Amino acid sequence: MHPMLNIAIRAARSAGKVIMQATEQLDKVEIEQKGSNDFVTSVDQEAEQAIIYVIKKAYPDHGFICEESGESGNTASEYQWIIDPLDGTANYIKGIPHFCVSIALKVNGKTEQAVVFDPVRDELFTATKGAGCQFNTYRSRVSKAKDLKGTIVGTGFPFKVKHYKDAYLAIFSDVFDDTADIRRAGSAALDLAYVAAGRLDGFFEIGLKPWDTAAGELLVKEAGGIVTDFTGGHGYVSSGNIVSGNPKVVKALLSKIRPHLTPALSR
Ligand code: 2AM
Ligand code: CA
Repeated sequence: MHPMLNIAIRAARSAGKVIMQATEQLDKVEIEQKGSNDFVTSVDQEAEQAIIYVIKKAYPDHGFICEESGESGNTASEYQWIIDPLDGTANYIKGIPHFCVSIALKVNGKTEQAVVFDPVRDELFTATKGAGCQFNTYRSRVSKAKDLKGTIVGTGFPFKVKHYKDAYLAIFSDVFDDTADIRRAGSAALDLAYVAAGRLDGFFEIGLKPWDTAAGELLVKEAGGIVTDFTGGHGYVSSGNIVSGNPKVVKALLSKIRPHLTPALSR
């Protein structure tokens, strides 16, 4: 295993411990609103510090881009860690056991290592660029679906950007027509890990942040899938508008999305 992946796993497990210990006294967790329908807890912050601590000890010269604390460390380094300490915070606050830790390492702007860890089920999804994707100790592959027939597709509602509601619901309706069903589980990083593991045949969501998708993107790619924006391009890196799955499923999803594209969704 690549030594940097090993450190990422250690950091993710350390955050998982912080998160799970706090669930025993969820009523004591401090919750703050950071934006419209957007919450952060003391646990997000503690878990993020646990991750940074483990990585910094091994790699004191690396930089960090984190959901809660922003940029820190050596921001000029070619090594940048992209961290979401608790993806699915809304689930966590409500006691819904579906959330994860997401850690990615970018080297000169390209993601080389990825970890998504579900501390509830003790499920670990990892990837190293060029070396495939692992789910626990097994090789992980995306689903073999040839089109949307019989598929389960994951999504997220644009709850922080509700002006997308009409366009989103039109897309949802057309996708729903051809799939077996749709899931909305509340953790985008875990959704992408599930695509990499073939549990979900595809996934689409509007307005995600880099830390929601950095690790999941490499997992999907190393599992034989692709990630695009709503036009099939690479704009998702800045827009956070994401479509994912095996190439055939993504093509089918894009054809459902195309009639409903607005300028804001076409990037
Ligand atoms: P969070 O739990 O860290 O806030 C839910 O749909 C998933 O999408 C979660 O992973 C949530 O991350 C993430 N998310 C972040 N920004 C979002 C946005 N603007 N719209 C929808 N989902 C968003
Ligand atoms: Ca997140």
